[in-house]
Amino acid sequence: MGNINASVDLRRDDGIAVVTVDNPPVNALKHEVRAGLVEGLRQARDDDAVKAVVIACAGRTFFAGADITEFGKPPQAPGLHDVIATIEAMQKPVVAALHGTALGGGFELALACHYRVAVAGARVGLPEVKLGLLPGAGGTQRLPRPIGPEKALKMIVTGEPIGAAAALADGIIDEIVEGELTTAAIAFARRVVAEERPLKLVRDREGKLSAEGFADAAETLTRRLRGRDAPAACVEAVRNAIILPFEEGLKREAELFRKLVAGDQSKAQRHIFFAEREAAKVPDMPEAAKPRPVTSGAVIGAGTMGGGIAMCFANAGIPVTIVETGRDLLQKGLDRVAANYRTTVSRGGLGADEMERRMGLITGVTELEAVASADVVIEAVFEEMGIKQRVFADLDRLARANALLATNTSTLDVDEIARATARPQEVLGMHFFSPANVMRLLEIVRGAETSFDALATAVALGRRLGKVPVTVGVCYGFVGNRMLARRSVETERLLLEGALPHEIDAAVVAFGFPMGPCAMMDLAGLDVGWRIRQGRGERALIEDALYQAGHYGQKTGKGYFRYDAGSRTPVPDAEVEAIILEGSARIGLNRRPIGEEEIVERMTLPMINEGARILEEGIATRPGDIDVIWVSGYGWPVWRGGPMYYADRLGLAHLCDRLTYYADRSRDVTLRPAPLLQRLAAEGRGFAS
Ligand code: T1G
Repeated sequence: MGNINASVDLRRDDGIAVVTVDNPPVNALKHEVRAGLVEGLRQARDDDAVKAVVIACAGRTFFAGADITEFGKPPQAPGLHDVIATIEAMQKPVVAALHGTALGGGFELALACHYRVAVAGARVGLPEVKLGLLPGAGGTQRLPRPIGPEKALKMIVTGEPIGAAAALADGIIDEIVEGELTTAAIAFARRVVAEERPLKLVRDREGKLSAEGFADAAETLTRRLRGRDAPAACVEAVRNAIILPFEEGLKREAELFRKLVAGDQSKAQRHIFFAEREAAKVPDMPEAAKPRPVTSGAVIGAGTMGGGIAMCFANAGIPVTIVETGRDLLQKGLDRVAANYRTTVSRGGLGADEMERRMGLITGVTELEAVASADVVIEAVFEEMGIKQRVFADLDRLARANALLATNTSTLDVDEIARATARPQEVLGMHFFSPANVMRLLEIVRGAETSFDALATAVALGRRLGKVPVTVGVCYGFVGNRMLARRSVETERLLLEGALPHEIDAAVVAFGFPMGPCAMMDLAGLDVGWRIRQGRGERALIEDALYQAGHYGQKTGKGYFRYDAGSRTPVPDAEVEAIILEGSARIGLNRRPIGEEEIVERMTLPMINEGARILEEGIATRPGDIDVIWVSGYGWPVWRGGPMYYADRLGLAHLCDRLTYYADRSRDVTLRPAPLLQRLAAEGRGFAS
């Protein structure tokens, strides 16, 4: 409780005014905080005994930005611009004391101060682009001044924060302080006063505003951000910092911000921001359920997935043991891990020392007994029930009493695997996505017997490994793969009815996916798809024919597409077209031209329909969970908010009409709108309601 208002406190420390904000959990700059800051600064300004001001935050972080929950609501004065104008008008030095993550409007506020000090662990950044926005409180005009437009553009278009050391080197912060932050900031302010240092404002620094290299940097940074409005707006705003006077650039930034914040893309990305945080919450989890500490892990299997999972542990600083059946396979797995790290080092994404440190956390063994000391064991062996059950029976014998036992299966019944042990309450699925050290999504599959402690431990571990954990129930393919199977069925149908692989992929890529379904299957391997269908007694006329013709995908240089040696660029293949035409003829189908709109509908609506069934069955808890799964695991464009969010934008009544149309035409009853969908449409509601 502050003395200015509930969130803001002002105290004087022998001539230094200390304005402290306390708005847990992340000191978002909500209205009350802004009003309190302005009032606190005014009082400090008008108090002659005050020679300087320190702005600090209580709790775990300096301001983590504007309050995202206020977006879309009528603006309340004072705005953040008013707070910043108050700071810049101060005739006494204002020092920002940074810790945790000074992000967005919080970093912009700090850039308006005369000086910034930080603890060594602090990070600063402008992540607005991740919300479909651009920095709207002067960040695009102030940041380019101390570090130059090119570097500023990189921070703004990637949205990635930098550490205190880098910020100091760039002249963004003035000092990294030791000990208690506010005390150190007060001491720093005293020195500024004593040495009569100038009231220098970042806005007045013009020296580095050169256009050199800017255009190339902009092109490189935005190349992979097709379809998004925010990155282009960021480029325009930072360019303005080079070509326009400060106030002009600021005005233009505000116009761009207002346009983006009211736009569909930012609304969709803000939906995903909150849905990701909601997804980590398990509604029926009792307060008492606490995650168990995880100080070491073990991974069974050194294949592509096993190696990637082990890298996640090492990247999070957790020692991990990889267990493989034989030395050769083990060495192959460890070599693949080292090669992955070397690639990251060569791209400047990791220091060589840090690579060594992480490799040092990974131990390879061929004795399963080594799992005895692990707090968590993740099985990543061949996707075959018998093999997995044997591994879990062994783990039941060898693993510590309350170790978490997880399977990385992507489709199989977790309860059936758990029944191979005498401790099914400790068993669950931790479904990573390939490449496991890169993909953010983690489906946590809750078994019928899984205990809350085990679940809480898996969710907390998932976040610690830098993943987006989403808890789902047991069914074939869980959430993501179960919906994906609907898309695969439609892909086959579209190919038989008249489309070609490059047409389907072009439509899906234009919709915003990084890759189309045919190229994705070529990456995963048509032989993998064949084995799964064989296991389930299913057939896919075209894909089976391609498999039998040796088209396994990228691994054989031909799948749905042809790949030149050493290239991953899909090239249309006449042999594939012949196989497809032959398939249509064999089932007596007259091929017809199929347009992009129909392709997109059939690549999305059947999946959404399956999503509705998944919600009905309680396999997924919230529509937002499904959105997070598709955005962070299957390439659904974040600026379209995920399949269920997208469905609400289209309107569920319209969806029902289109699905009914496709169900009638294909005589596939599974395309009929799911009961939940029909009910919501009839009530004029959406999934979000
Ligand atoms: N506004 C409102 N709520 C926020 C928030 C924010 N900026 N940031 C976090 N929360 C909530 C979050 O929903 C969760 O709530 C709780 O705080 C803990 O968050 C003008 C326009 C700071 C790195 O984009 O990246 O400034 O689920 O679980 O893992 O230019 O939160 O507990 O109910 O994520 O420790 C720019 C967003 C805003 C930063 C901490 N700032 N936040 O991560 O905790 S736009 C951002 C984060 C802006 C200006 C513009 C992270 C974090 P609940 P958490 P965490």
